[in-house]
Amino acid sequence: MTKKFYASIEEEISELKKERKAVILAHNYQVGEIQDIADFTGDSLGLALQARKTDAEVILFSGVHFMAETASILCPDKKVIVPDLAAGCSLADMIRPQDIRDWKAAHPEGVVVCYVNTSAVVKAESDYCCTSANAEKVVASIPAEKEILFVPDFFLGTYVKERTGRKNMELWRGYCPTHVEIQASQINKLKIEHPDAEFLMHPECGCLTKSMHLADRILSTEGMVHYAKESKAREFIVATEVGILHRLRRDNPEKLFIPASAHAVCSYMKMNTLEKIVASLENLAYEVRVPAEIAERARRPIERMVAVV
Ligand code: CIZ
Repeated sequence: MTKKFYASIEEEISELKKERKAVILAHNYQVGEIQDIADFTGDSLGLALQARKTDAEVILFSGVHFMAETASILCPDKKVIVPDLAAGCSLADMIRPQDIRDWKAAHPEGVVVCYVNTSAVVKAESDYCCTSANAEKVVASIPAEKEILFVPDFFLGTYVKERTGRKNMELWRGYCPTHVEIQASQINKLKIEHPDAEFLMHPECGCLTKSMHLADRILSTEGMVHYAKESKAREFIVATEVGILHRLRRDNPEKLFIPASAHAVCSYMKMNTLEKIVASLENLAYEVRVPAEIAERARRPIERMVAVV
């Protein structure tokens, strides 16, 4: 068999994509060169919506494992593949299905809201799912008398609790190790160095309560993308995983984006590479398929999530 030669790896991916009738979905935290070859780049909510409406036969999900699971649950007739099966999520690993069953046993009338950063088995035990883009709206839609357990991100839960004024909401104490890297002291320093910059903060940040009074906006990554385009400001301090800077800079070449911490790098998100995407399309691997019984139960909270945009 003769091996075809391509002028670039990007061209090879483009050819393979056509052969495989594949679409490439990339999360906002992926490295820049992956964002540049993707058909769609976005947050979990936007990518789940893209997955649902694609007519491609194969969805290559360049993100982390729980995102591919969500796509597989929403599109059971499609083949969902990931470039590296080891690309997981430390935050998602901080809650287990048994934790939710235990809470429900103690609170039979209560409901569980899980952040999208959870495994399918945890979603299957939950009543509602949300992303950082719609967490406040999802919680606000739940009848006031219902007790809520919000899992697994403590900081996003704290923010939602404050925004909704909800008292009967218990928070799981999970956190994203990457967002915990972002320190209030760094933000204070950057605010002094760039007095005209707007400060955009992600609600997963560990310094949320210490720094939220300085934030011009507390937003999901997709919220940051929209806000930065609309804002008249020329400079922005951005507190989230650094992958988002590529998209912000690409969309707004005349504006300056400063990371709140250059160390806010998710090593799982950075496991995916262009070379692994080539191998993934060639071999149609690694497939992510959620067992039917789990998918069936996880679909309801996920459908509730995509209904609140
Ligand atoms: O919703 C997502 O994809 C995550 C994990 C963060 C964000 O704000 O995009």
